[in-house]
Amino acid sequence: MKTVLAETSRVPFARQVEQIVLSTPIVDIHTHLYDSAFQQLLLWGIDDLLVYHYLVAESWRFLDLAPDKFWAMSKTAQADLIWETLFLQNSPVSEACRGVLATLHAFGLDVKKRDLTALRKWFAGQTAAQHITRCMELAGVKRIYMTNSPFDDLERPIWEKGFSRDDRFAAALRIDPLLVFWPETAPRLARWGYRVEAEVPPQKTFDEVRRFLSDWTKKIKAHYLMVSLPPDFEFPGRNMTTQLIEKAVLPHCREHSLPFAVMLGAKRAVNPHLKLAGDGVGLSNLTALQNLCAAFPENKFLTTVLARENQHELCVLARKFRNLHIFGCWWFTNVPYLIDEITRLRIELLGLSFTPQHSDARVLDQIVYKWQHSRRIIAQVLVDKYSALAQTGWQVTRDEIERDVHALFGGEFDRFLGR
Ligand code: RAT
Ligand code: ZN
Repeated sequence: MKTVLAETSRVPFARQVEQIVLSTPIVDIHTHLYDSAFQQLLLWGIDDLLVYHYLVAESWRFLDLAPDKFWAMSKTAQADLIWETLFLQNSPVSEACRGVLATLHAFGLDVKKRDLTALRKWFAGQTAAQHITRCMELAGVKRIYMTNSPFDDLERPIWEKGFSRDDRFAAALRIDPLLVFWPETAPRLARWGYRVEAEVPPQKTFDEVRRFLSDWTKKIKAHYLMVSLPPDFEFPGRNMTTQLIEKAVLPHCREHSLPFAVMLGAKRAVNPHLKLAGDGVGLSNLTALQNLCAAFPENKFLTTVLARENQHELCVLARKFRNLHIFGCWWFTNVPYLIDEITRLRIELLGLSFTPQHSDARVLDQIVYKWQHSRRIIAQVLVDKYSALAQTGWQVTRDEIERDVHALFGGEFDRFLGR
């Protein structure tokens, strides 16, 4: 990939495009961040940056340590080990390592000193509230979508108790345990007062699941529902996942006019010793998504796929179904090489009717680097596309560039949601 500067000299308006892309406020439509009311659930600071599961997976390749030993270590000791392994004993050239340094640099910290103690000292002087504002300003993010799970024992009580909402944080209802682990989840729903026991007739069970979804949608003011499904997901089908989707989730989404976000292709626990870092990727059968979009035109689907090899078919599907909005370069595809490729592919097939990126940040500070890196690539792709138009004599105005970038950074998503 060529650098932005080399490219910007090619067309007169390149700098203007770059300036607009770098400064337009963003709606980050999928993260694992939380409103500060969730206290320790909101991760931030140098140690959380270093123990990010992307870095755990990378350090694992160099370490000679039993998994149990690593997981028994304190967070600080794990962070020390990852710093030593990935930053000092090797050059930190991977995207996740570079991201830590880019973030520290954006905070004005001197990374060349390689002084982890000094970095920890700086973070110890910050408060969560200040840091949220600093990171959002530096990243240019105006709204953050959380991933909210009623099945999380730390998160659920905070919603149940209630708190005053920070309107920069919007909620999305995550329902993986319901759809993927029904046998374990049904008894929990029953304990919470929903009649889903084995002896209850199936239709009543689906109605009770709808009542559960409705209660939580209202409680958290969810803007969409969300699940991540494995590569072997099929639709239609007779298993409980497909039945719950068809008879509870989709009717609920129709009733409340909410999209259903379907993230496809994560192979969970490929190496269970690595915990969160142990998931992999597999090719999905997008016929399942095609069948959903075709059979339920009144439902809206938000989709991202993890496999590079699924990206082209996903774009073609989005050309066929306007109830499908595609988003983000997810997880293993959130690397510059693939963001560039996937963004070009989407623009060439869909114009501007998609959301090119979400951060998936698990640590607040990460929005700084993830958006900085993605913005630069998106700017470059737009410069190339506008220059190709210029060769036909078509000229885009500043207002039009602003309109287009606004669409990519949340405008199209909001339109799809009907907000
Ligand atoms: O990108 C990630 O951090 C993954 O671990 C997952 O959280 C994934 O984004 C998901 O939402 O399932
Ligand atoms: Zn995620």
